[in-house]
Amino acid sequence: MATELKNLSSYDPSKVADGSGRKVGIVYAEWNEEITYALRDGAVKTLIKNGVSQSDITLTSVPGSFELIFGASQMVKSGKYDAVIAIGCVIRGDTPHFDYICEGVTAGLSRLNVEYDTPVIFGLITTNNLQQAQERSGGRLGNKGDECAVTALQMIAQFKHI
Ligand code: DLZ
Repeated sequence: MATELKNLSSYDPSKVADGSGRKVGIVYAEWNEEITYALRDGAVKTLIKNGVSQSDITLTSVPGSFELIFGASQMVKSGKYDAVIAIGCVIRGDTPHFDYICEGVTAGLSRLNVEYDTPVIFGLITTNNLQQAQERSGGRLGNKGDECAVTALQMIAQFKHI
């Protein structure tokens, strides 16, 4: 479903798993910080709203979205977290750099999900311009950070017992 048809912050609270006692790592990119800080803050707020203690949320920054792979990998391998959320924002420019970063991050995070037992949530916004990113980080289409937090709690609850 295209994001245009869905508000990223709208979810049914009765269907969100309780986050009490859950530990969540959030790695976020400093590149496009206006966007990534809003996504990070949205994720934190939603985790806390759903029962996760502030002290059970660990925030780590990396320079750019490409480094999310290493950051998330380190968090996963530490074994300290029930889920890891990777947050970044890549805005299309004049060169193919956009495509390389998006493909690299997608492949890297996907690989972590296959090889390790901690769910890694994909919080990478990939847009054609700044306005589209603003719309998805607290603007008219909601905040993808909220969506990532809800997804993390659902993944923990559904797979913790397996
Ligand atoms: C180099 C670069 C460019 C051009 N654009 C972005 C971007 O839109 N979003 C982002 O998160 N990072 C960008 N970067 C930085 C790369 O992710 C990475 O930090 C550098 O290539 C160094 O590895």
